[in-house]
Amino acid sequence: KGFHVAVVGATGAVGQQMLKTLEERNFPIKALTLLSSARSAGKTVSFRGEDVMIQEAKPESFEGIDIALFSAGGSVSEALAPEAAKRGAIVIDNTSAFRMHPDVPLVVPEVNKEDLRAHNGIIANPNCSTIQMLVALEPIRKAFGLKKVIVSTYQAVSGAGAKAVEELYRQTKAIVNNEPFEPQILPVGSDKKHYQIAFNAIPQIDKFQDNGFTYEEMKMINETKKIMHMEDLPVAATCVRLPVATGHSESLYIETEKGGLTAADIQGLLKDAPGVVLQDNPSEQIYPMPADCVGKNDTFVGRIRKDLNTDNGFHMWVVSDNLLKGAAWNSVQIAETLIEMGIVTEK
Ligand code: 11C
Repeated sequence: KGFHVAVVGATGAVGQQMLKTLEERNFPIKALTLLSSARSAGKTVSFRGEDVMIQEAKPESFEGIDIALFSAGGSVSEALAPEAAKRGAIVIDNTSAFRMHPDVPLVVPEVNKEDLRAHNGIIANPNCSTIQMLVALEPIRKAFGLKKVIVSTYQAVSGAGAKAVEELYRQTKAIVNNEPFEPQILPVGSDKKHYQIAFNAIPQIDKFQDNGFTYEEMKMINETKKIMHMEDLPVAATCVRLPVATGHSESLYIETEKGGLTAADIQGLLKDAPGVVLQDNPSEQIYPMPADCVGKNDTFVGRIRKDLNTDNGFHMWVVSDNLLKGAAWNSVQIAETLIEMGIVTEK
């Protein structure tokens, strides 16, 4: 009983968390197929106490698969997600390959799970920094309306993959020991220049577009509009990489449609909102920090305060584990939601 699940990219930073999350959630799995590029094929990974061999992902690998979780990079998804869908699997893709396709639902279950009903075999998991922002904003949008969003992010290195985290550790040790080092990965492996991340802040995540924004910033802008079904919502983002291993933080400035609200109105909403943990008590120095959020599925919100000049303006601080709610947990949560809604059923 259960589903035949495939995980594509099982050895990556997100793939590892996907397996851990499937175990922790006791996901109904009757068979598990682990797939990867030829490079990782042949390695074994432990799942529910058993070693599972990773196979090279090919179109035929998806015969008989019910649910395929992809997190092996955009080009792998582009090549193989349609092959998996063609063979009857429902794909939940963690890359940006299909997010903006009009016939692909882009889903944060707390916000737009109804969009899942319109799937055509592929469902996209949004970018990590988008997901946690929307978990915090959706209750506010629903109750008070949203007029504007301006976000600055403080993003963890694991968003750029396991190798980037190794680079952070290596550089930190080198600097502490007064040894030489050469940045090789961050801010973007494939871009022209690489900069020190240890003891630094880099205002570039992904490459620049012609409009002066980076792709990461444009993902936050475009994905927010699609998920909230608010094409005209003004959204602006500045995305910055920090020497934090895991846990993205975000400073949000928002304006609500409704005026005359207080910070307590926003706190009252978020206190009981799905997927949100409110940590907001300045007098006790209580606010979210990435170090406290690692390993947790929730989105943590604090520092909620009213703007001093704009009546309907509010500021807040939003933190979440980018590998869990930002990636693995949101993907597995989509799979659980598909089952709950009867969209995927046992064969
Ligand atoms: C980062 N947000 O922190 C990126 C990683 O589109 O799924 C996720 C990239 C994506 O570097």
